[in-house]
Amino acid sequence: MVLQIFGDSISGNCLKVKWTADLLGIPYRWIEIDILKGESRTPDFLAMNPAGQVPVVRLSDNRTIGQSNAIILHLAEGSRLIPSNAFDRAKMMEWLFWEQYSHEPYIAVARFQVRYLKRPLVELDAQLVERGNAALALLELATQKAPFLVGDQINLADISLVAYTRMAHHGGFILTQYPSVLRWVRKIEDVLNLGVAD
Ligand SMILES: N[C@@H](CCC(=O)N[C@@H](CS)C(=O)NCC(=O)O)C(=O)O
Repeated sequence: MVLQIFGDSISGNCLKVKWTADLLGIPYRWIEIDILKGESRTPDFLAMNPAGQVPVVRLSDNRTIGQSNAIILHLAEGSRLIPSNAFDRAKMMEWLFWEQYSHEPYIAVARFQVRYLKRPLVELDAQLVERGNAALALLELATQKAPFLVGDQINLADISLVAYTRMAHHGGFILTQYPSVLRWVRKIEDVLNLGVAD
């Protein structure tokens, strides 16, 4: 059985998995799960991932993995998307953990509230906006120093971080205030063969 990716196409966490599989030429079947309709909370879905969240992948032997960054690490095992050098690999992991703790909870949550829950921008929690901007400021410094987040070629850190950064404007963040970030986003979109996010 081919790899199955259970994901919602509106979710950056799910798109990370798709882009990693696409870039590595890994065959898969995409199973669309509409989180807004509660499809990640059905008994069948919860049996696969008790956290009730996408993305989830089902491997050919039926085992499942949740958590976007765990999934992309598994898919990219042994590939050019994970540095072979131990230090660079640790730096890549540093970005992956940072993305989940200090970036996604602000940038992705602001986007979800504005774009999908239709919350007016002015009603966004100030801390969400402040911390989202802090994350973008940190990325701005990093992308001023080097073309990729780690080393001289794309790796999972770029894929993971670009997912919600390229959609940050959906949550009211102004990416033109972060010109290096914007340049980096366009470059990674180019490598991944994505258009510019609407
Ligand atoms: N840390 C998780 C976050 C997953 C997550 O928040 N998934 C959201 C979509 S982006 C979801 O499934 N939400 C539906 C729900 O919680 O019911 C990851 O990186 O995969």
